[in-house]
Amino acid sequence: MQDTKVSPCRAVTADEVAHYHEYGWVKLKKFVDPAMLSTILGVAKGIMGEDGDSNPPYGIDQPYFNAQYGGLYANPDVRPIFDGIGPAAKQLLNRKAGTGVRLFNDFFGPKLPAAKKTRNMGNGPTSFHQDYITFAVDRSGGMTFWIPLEPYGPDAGTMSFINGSHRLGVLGNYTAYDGKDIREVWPELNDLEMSEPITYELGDVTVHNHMLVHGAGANHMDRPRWAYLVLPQPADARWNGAPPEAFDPSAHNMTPYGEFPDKAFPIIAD
Ligand SMILES: O=C(O)CCC(=O)C(=O)O
Repeated sequence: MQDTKVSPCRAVTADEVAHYHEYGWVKLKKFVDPAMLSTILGVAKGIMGEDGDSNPPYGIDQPYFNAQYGGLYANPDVRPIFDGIGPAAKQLLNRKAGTGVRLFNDFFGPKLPAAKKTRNMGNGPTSFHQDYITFAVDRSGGMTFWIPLEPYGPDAGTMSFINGSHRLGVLGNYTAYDGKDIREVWPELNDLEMSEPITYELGDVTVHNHMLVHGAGANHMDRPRWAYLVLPQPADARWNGAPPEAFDPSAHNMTPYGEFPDKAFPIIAD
């Protein structure tokens, strides 16, 4: 019988792959079917409440957003999105060896309204930072699919990207700047252009390389800025042995420079 399943994601184009490599990020317009976004938003509100702030603390307390683990690969209604994100991530990774990608993490990141007193942290701006060093992996190539669950513009606290900063090397952990802005610690970032804060129509997503410096303003709306973040890594990435923020190596019997187990970190494009 013919497979009539319609993917909730479109394929990425060669121009989008080229933009990602040149700038370190890309906006994929109308990448996800809005019906899938509304399913994910329903799941998010079921866990975190309408206010995006009714969940117990997740353990990563910072002003950027109220982080909450997703685990949506196990949700049959959401699972098809990973069949779209996997091949798209593989194309964006674009390794000559044809390396695939594995799902490293997925979580909700509602940025809470700046003007409200919130229960959890997550109602401030996102200071400019690189992601790479926080993930304790032994190689670069990881990326984040940043999926807004509603249309948002700059007043919601959407991200800006420092174009081309993914080529500057590893710039340290955001907690290690002694309270300074990364652009003060690394003034070479000021020689690069910064993108405008992104405006997203429903279905648009951005993908940024974990080596790219990015940040966002506060959420000036009176409601949460709902985002769902999916993080693919190259399939051959290994834990580098450093204390990771995003996973618990002891829960998976992992050893430094050992592989990520497929069961907990599934291959989403091979
Ligand atoms: O959602 C945000 O404001 C920031 C997201 C972010 O820093 C990231 O995806 O690495």
